[in-house]
Amino acid sequence: MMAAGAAAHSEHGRHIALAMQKIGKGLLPAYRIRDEDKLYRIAELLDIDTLGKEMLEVAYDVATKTLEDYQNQDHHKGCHWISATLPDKRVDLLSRLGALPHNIDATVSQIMARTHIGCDAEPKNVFLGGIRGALADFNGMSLATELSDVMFGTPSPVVTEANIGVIDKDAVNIAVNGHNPLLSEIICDIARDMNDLAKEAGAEKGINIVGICCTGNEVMMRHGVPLATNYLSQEMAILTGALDAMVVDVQCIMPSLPQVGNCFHTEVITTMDENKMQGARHISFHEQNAVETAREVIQCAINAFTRRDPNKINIPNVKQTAVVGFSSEAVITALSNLDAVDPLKPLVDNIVNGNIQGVALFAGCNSTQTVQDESYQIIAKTLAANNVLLLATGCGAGAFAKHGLMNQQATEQYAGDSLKAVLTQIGDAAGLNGPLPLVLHMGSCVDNSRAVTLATALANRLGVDLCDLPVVASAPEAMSEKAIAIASWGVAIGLPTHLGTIPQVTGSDVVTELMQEGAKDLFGGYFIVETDPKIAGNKLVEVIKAKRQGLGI
Ligand code: BF8
Repeated sequence: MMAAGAAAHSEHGRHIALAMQKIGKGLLPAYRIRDEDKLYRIAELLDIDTLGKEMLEVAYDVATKTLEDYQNQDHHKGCHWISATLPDKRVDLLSRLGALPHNIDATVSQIMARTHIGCDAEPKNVFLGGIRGALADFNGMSLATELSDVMFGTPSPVVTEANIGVIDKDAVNIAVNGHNPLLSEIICDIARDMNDLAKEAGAEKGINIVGICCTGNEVMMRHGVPLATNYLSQEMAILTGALDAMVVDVQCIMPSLPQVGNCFHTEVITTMDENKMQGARHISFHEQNAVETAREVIQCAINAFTRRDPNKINIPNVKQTAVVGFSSEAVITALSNLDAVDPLKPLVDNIVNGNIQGVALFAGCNSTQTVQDESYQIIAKTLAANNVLLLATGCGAGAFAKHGLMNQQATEQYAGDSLKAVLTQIGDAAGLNGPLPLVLHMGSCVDNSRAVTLATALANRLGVDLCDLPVVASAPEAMSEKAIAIASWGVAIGLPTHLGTIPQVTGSDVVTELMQEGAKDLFGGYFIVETDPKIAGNKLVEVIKAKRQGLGI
């Protein structure tokens, strides 16, 4: 599962890096470099000489050096992105444990080889091999996130809405579902040009793009596109009878969608040649034909709109305001309103003085083993009441957005007094006329690296390792291989990591013990498996208190 997760995130990252290489060569006119400053910051991070180079040349060099993480054959050299993004202390520890991947593809391949029948059968060795894979996942997601920001813009706070009520009966509704922003970004651009065509077809309000899963999170963070739903209820968007097309790219797409679409007028459109579904329309996407593909997809949706059955329309009137777009840069910018010279200081000071007790990152999926979205809310409310700062990504972020925990009212209602005071101080200084939202939306699953960027900055600032910080992670509804990989690198970088679903390891006492206790000795991070969200929330509060004691604060 760790290898599959690493492969999924890293394929996504490779796709982005290859596209950026082509942008650097001027071969993809539909795309451009939108965050030049970030490009140069990354170049510096990766030790790339930019002197006298044109911007596109720098983009080419950044993409090329990034792709070395898929090619390096020297076992003594770790992947560039891990070394550049984790604290030195952590990189040293992982290196000593032999857990640092040198090459994403080779690491995934090795896991497949060593789990073949008759190979690696020493539990700790298998576990460490998996951890290497999980760290390859971290490497792949870090590069995917950072290069995406360069190509599509680094998110900053934007006000939007979430939940199924964002589907509008008076518009041509197109849902973008999946993970990779390469096509959805262009669909957002082209939809503006084709709005009048939708109106001519009878849609009073033109085209309404809505998001599902992590492609939804990507366009929500960058363009304020409303989020219709997260993983487990993706079919429900079609059941409204008003979704004209669902265009999907990769990962976490239910293969039942075309069958559900067939009960309505909805076009389900696959776009990636390696991800097709029985019964779906396939429109092959390549970056070179991005604009044509986007036009074709949108035209399909407009045509489908004219075939709608008004008697089948039933859109639940549920939606919530969500303030999203908290990249690590956006958090630093918000903090810089309090201290322009040393933006991290207000955060560090408030953690040290206890106004903020700690930080919790919610990540991961929905699972059919739990009531959808429920555990997220219960745990988050417990932590917020105990003055823990909350961050979220992926379907966790979707859950909070849908249920109204990503707005200012939620902060007023659920945050403990000292947390509320800090969030209000930062929000007011950032011109929000009130607090920051209760949960900060950091992006899609692949954007979990944003939270690590922030945690690394904190650790470096305090001169400690990540495992010393009062920072925890929680995946209350972990389901996919990617979620397993994320939770595993969470542990490997030192975070106590809660799982609300039971991972498939309980057949082995040795591995179960290794994950919960053995990992603590190796990494400082460990798994906390707890299916009851009330107990889980309290356990995480206790862990945070213990970490504070360890730091003497
Ligand atoms: O990448 S949280 S169900 S949609 S795997 Fe999938 Fe899990 Fe959702 Fe996004 Ni992440």
